[in-house]
Amino acid sequence: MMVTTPATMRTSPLTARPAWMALDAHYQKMRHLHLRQLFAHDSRRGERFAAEAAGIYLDYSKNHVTDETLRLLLQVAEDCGLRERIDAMFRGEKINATEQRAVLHVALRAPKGERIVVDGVDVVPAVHTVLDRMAAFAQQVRDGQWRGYTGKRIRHVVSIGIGGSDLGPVMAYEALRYYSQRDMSFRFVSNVDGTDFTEATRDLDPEETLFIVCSKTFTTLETLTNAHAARTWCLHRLGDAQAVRKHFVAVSTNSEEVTKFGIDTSQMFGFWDWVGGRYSMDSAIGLSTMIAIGPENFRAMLDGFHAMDEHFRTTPFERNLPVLMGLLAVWYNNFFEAQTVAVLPYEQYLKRFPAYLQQLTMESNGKHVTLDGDRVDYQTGPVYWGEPGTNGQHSFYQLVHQGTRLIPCDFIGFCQSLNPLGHQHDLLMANLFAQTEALAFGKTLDEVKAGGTPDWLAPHRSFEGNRPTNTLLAERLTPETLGALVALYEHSVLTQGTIWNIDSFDQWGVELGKALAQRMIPELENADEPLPGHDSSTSTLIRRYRRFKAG
Ligand code: G6Q
Repeated sequence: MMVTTPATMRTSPLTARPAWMALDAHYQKMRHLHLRQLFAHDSRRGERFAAEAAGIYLDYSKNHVTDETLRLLLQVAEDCGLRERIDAMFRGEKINATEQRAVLHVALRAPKGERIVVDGVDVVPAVHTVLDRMAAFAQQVRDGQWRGYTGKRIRHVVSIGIGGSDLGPVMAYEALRYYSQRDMSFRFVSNVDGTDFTEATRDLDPEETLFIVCSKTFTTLETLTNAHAARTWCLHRLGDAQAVRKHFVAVSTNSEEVTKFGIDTSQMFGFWDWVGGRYSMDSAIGLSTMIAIGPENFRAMLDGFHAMDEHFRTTPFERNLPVLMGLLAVWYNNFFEAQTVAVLPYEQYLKRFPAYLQQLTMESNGKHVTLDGDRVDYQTGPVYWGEPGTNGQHSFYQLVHQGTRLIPCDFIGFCQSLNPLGHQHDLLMANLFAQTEALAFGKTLDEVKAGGTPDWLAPHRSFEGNRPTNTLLAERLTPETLGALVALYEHSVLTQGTIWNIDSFDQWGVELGKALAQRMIPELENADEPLPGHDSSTSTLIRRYRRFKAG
């Protein structure tokens, strides 16, 4: 079953599409309009350019869009086959064309009884079997029934993984820490830099520590190296190789390699090749999340994901949050030549959310050829970055307000605080709303001068405004909201990738560096190893490293 792209997509390059060209002509008018004008002409703009789904309210009125812009963007989406691609994904078709894989993270949160078929097999029952096994195990660890080799209760969980097998679990743990079991600690080790493992474990008691080795392939250099370090660390104290059984579980699709490592497959939690690494935080890769927040909260998170999935699948595009956000990203990326998107959560628990999004967006849409292998003649995925507010306001917001680059921003906030402290939540949210207002409307030279600023200083103190923002507002950060928020960005990524006609689900760009590093390892370890085939810069660096590595 191989379905990739509709025929129209293969025959008509994006920039030659009539709707795209119409959008370009429209942009020539829009680029001169200020957000002040757009708001002045429509007193209901703030209500009209908004949509809501799965507990998330999106205000996109502070963007350079009119009804006509949206009509044209939606036309582009239709013409590029977005409807067909969404349906193909939900049907389990192999839309990851270069790896010939289905893309079914949506099946990970499909309720029992729903049917999603891949290669003739309904995958939903298997998803729930794994979820039930995870829940039973997580409960045992949380209750203290699952004990370490010496009979002590497990108090520390260390999840070892990297990339898609790490960033989601780290982000989710931080995001949902409020709901976590507080008499346990959770750590994450990803980097092959020995410092990561050493610092994560230095104050832990091996008798009370459980390692979750997360690796889809179970062949990843960093993860396997850290897993071996963990085993040595554990056995150094516990002596007996039998202890591995009580202190290690694996999450993987590769039972053979898991067994080779020494973890019994009865202690392995599986997933499937149709789950991409960066789309896997709600699979068994989220086992640490489930132990931290409990199976019930984990299921609530899946419900949030599913609510957004259903919204994405069934809601007309003009009210569809992921579609709207994806199209706005395309609009700025391809017409306004914005190179980045800032994601600014006004919620300390979401401090790792931008880092998580970096992988989701950039590994997915950082591609230079179309699904057919042709070099694109337009820009694809922008750089995503960000930090929580209000901290960012005291560092990089200067450039966002007064710099020469256009940086569309997503502001994320919640009406209720999980940790109310005096009136601090009002202070936090006042800052969020004020920033979007300041970015949009600025402060003119005349306004600055009218305030008494001398002429020579006024240009420095004036704000052009006209900086676009989205505001995502939810009631409260709950497991459901987090699931919905992640799914919103996942589907926005698919929307963007569909317009650009690229494969948002492969990641060939990570291969070359990995292969070169493998070849280089013996050259660094052995000072006599010849260095053929390197450029003069690299071989000089290697020689210098060899000379000084012993200290
Ligand atoms: C994500 C990527 C990548 C992957 C890591 C870890 O989409 O494929 O980040 O998750 O390289 O891979 P393993 O889970 O196989 O160790």
